[in-house]
Amino acid sequence: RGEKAYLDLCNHILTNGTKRDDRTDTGTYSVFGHQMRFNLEDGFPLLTTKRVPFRLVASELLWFIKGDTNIRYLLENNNNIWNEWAFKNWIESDEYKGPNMDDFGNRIQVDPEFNKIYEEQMEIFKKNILEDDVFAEKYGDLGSVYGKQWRAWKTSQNEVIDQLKEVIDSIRHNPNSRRHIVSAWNPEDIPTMALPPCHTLFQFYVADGKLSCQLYQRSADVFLGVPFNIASYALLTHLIAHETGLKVGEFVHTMGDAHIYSNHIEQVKTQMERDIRQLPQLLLNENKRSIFDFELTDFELKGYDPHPTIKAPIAV
Ligand code: UFP
Repeated sequence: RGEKAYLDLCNHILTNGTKRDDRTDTGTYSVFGHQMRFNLEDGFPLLTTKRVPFRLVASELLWFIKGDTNIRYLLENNNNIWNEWAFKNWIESDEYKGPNMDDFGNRIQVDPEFNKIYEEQMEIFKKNILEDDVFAEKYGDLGSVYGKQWRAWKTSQNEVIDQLKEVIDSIRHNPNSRRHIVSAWNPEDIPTMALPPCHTLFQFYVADGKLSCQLYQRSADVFLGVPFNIASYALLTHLIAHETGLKVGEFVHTMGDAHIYSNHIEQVKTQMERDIRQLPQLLLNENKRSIFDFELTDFELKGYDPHPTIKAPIAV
């Protein structure tokens, strides 16, 4: 349970994982089918064995909740986590006339000269997204990612379903329901998505006045992605509990392909040697009820005292 369950998963993968090739050509060790549980009453599950940037988790979640799919909002909040995906669309377009950026995800790691050129192009790209509305609309939009599926799922009848709003209503009015589900996996949209949803589907459960959430994550980058994903769904559960007048229960994290990239192994080992510290507490602005009104300044994280950041390359 809790952070120990996370470190146990790391150990399990390093010990028992199968060595596998993957889409990004990085190589992984992976296991299939794994579950971790976090009791949200114990504190907010932001890992303490390395620093996890809560500010980035929170602004990304607010971006999903708004139904926004354009990285401009993220850039305005100094959040760069989705940049590579939009950048990929830009360099693969006919309008891109800059230096060759094929396979940039791997090349930036092995070629410092190339990395410099990449950084320059990325800066230009970000500036254009922030300052040029037409450019932002064309290249900042990631298509049918989470925000779209959560808030504006298109039906075959050309209607729009607001899954997030509906699930909040159903938690409020029919707490015992076994159908409190939001799905981000829309088979029709997968071919046009920069990255098919990793957090595929989540379900809520109400018992004893507490709200629990279970996520099914089809593909889990255990070192870089998962610490973020835990925090994000814990925060979402807190927000929805806050809105519906419930206490928080558990976050249950179920994973399909749980993997550690071959270039993250040293980092994982460093992290596994560290002692777990006390969890921080999350405070929400009591004057706001609806999660659709929340802003970054409405969250406060108290008592977060983690071990230092551990850097690692992201596989694109
Ligand atoms: N990934 C995560 N969590 C996320 C996210 C991505 O772990 O929230 F957006 C990782 C999982 C995998 C890669 O390593 O990104 C996606 O690649 P694929 O689509 O091939 O599974």
